[in-house]
Amino acid sequence: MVISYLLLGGNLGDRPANLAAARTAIGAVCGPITAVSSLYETEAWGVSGQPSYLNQALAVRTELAPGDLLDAILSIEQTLGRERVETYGPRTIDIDILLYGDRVIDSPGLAVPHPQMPRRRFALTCLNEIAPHLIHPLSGKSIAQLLDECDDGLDVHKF
Ligand code: PH2
Ligand code: MG
Ligand code: MG
Repeated sequence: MVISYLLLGGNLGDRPANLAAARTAIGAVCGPITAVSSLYETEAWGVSGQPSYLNQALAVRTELAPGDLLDAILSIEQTLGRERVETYGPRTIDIDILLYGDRVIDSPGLAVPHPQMPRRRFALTCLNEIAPHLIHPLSGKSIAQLLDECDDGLDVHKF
């Protein structure tokens, strides 16, 4: 049993409903959700001119091995109508594994901790709400400290 921290995001369609559907599916397939952050409205990172995202972090207590958790998440994204069109492009739902316990994983399809997390305010702000004291296993810094040091200037505010 491991606590994994996931980040939900989406900027197309009924954003709150899409995130709610993702939470329901994750709870059913991956294991019980033990913490959820608020919903945050966040300026799109990566490609400008797209609608802002809703993001939310959650903690899930899972028995799934990392690769099985990833497979489950990808199939939930499919079920919820995710289409992969453009890197960083708009999407109905994106579910990313931020952390999987204190494991460090670097395989072709899966990198954990999420490599971009320390540089993205939208991810750190959500995670900081539910796990500020958690230690990032590569940097040895807490989530609160990473957020404090983050120089991403894109807007993030509670929805
Ligand atoms: N996800 C991306 C690209 N850009 N921007 C925000 N604000 N939130 C996201 O979740 C996000 C993004 C690729 O996964
Ligand atoms: Mg993502
Ligand atoms: Mg993703």
